[in-house]
Amino acid sequence: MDQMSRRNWIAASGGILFAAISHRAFAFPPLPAGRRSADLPSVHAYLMPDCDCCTAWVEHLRKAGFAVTTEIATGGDFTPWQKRYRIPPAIDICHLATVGAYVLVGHVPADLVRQMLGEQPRLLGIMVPGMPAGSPGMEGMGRAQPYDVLALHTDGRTTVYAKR
Ligand SMILES: [Cu+2]
Repeated sequence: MDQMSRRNWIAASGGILFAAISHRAFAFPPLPAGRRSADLPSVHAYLMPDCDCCTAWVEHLRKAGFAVTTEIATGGDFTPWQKRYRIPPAIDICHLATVGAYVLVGHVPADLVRQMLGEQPRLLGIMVPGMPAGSPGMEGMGRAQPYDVLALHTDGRTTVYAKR
């Protein structure tokens, strides 16, 4: 096999292997902390001014491999977003973010962001209401408590996406 056909053979067999392993369950495998995946869409986060838990959540995402850009939400007002993504108005929001076609509200764990991106569900996004102690970015803010991660549906409903 000469150099060129060998290269082609490798490219072709690599393609087959890639097709075989690129089942959606493997689309976003766990990454070692601190490594970025070129496959992951970047996150753009809107933060309340002077918000420590927001910054800690952004760091949590970065450690999980996401590239994150940030912006301070004007006046800390999330009302336009709440309308757009049908986020229940009674929810306290310290930050929200977009990733791909989805919205993330509150202290959503990075592994669930990966899971959602891998599954591509028909959702507006996922949300952790109420800034629960022990959620990513809320560590050390009192005793860790169990919390629900909610799915935001296009019809305005919310259901439990995961329990933590
Ligand atoms: Cu917070």
